[in-house]
Amino acid sequence: MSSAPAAAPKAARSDLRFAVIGAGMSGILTAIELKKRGLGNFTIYEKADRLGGTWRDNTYPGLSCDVPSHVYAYSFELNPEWSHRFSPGAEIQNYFEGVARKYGVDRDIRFNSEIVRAEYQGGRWQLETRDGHRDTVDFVIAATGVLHKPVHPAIEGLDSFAGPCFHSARWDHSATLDGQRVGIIGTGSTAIQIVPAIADRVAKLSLFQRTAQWVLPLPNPAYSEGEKAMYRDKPELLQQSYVHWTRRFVDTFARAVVGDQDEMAKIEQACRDNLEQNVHDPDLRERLRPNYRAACKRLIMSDTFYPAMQKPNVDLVTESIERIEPAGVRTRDGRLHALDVLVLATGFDGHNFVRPMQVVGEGGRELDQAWAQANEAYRSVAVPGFPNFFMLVGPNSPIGNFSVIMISEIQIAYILQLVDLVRSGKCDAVAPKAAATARFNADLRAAMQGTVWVSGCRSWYLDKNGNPALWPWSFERFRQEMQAPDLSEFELT
Ligand code: N01
Repeated sequence: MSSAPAAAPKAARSDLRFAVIGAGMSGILTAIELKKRGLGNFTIYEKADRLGGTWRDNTYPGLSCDVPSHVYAYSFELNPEWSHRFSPGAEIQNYFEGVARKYGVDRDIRFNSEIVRAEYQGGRWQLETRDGHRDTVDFVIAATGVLHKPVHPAIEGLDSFAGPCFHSARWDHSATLDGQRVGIIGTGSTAIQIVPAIADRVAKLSLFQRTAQWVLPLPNPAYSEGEKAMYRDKPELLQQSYVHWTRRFVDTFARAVVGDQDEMAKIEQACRDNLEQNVHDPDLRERLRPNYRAACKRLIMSDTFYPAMQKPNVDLVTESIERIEPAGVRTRDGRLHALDVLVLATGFDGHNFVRPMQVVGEGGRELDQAWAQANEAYRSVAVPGFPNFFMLVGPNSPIGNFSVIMISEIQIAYILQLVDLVRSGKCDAVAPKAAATARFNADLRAAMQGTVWVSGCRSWYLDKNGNPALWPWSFERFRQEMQAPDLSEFELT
């Protein structure tokens, strides 16, 4: 990443000012990369009072990352200290805070400062925060994340529940779980991590499942002190581990989801075997059996979910929910599932990129207007008519296939090559051409037909038109195409 190609500045403009929006994984990365290139005139605007993005927001029991920790790290800051192959969320949060401190970019964050409006006027971006602070910058880099707008289910009576009721991303740590009757709505990656973490603590756990999930049984061994010392002493081994896990992802899962039938057959078989071999009661097994293809929804990785579901105090509820009442959840068969605590593990709006920030581009055109039909970006990072405005992990980034950190590193290296055009005096502003963007999105839609995501299931991947918000090609293609911008596809003004 740090060796990403960057055009040598000719008549360097030292006055360029940047706004980085969001102090999550991508925002911290952006700030570090700007600094590395001597572009130190920036502020990171963060709406919360702490950095970390999704790892700050999510603190639920059992939270971990299901991408191996040796890959889920900045490539320039590999970490020998990870406790597990898939380390807990609190460790990941500490990692990002430590990296931000180490590179000194924590001092560049303006906390409690939500940008509510960004308008392109006279060749620069005018920004406004919710509390009325203003800034004028040359470039906006929106690192606003994907999965951070919790979805509350539209279930009758939700507000009437008498006990603590909260979304998984807003965990209420004051709510007592021990010895209580706890209900969880949803069976996504989040719920499947919470269930094993709390099953032994609660008196009764009711998991409300609308759709069953395929589960890949990935073990999560701890790294011994000896292994950590080895990685500490021999950074080349840490690098080898990074390359090893990267290759395993690229060669298997990342290929399978975009059409490699052999790889997909192996994943499907592993999920089927897991269900057949590890769920012993035939009735429970059938109720946990999905009726769509593995990885159509985001694949669940867990070797603790099925064992937890077979504990005597854990109940899988497959009857659909009629309404929520003060005493619990009433299902359509008339049964009241009495509860003390209700957890909404009902996911996120993954299509709200950048919004609710109001972004006004050239000619007063708003991003909401540009995206009225669909979130169409040029290679996920830019939008026609919005010069010097870039996004990290924007629409159709390969987030369902891979470590999002590597994606962000590739995208920021690409974006900074466009910034260099302005920095070196080649132009004042850069934006993708409308025709190139339309072509790219037409290609995306056509390629989606070969992916597993459109094979017949409901998932947060799909937008209102039924198109997945993901990258439908191989990871190698992403890396290749994002190596350097094709300048014939950009307007340089
Ligand atoms: O959310 P989800 P999530 N009545 O959207 C159900 C990432 N992540 O927070 O399947 C009843 O996957 C809904 O049912 P259905 C990862 O990318 C990563 O679990 O639509 N049920 C579904 O079961 C993941 O994909 C890690 O029928 C309702 C669930 O709620 C993404 O976050 C860990 C309902 C929502 O599942 C989101 O995962 C955790 C209703 N009205 C999460 N509405 C890592 O380890 C919704 N549901 C990296």
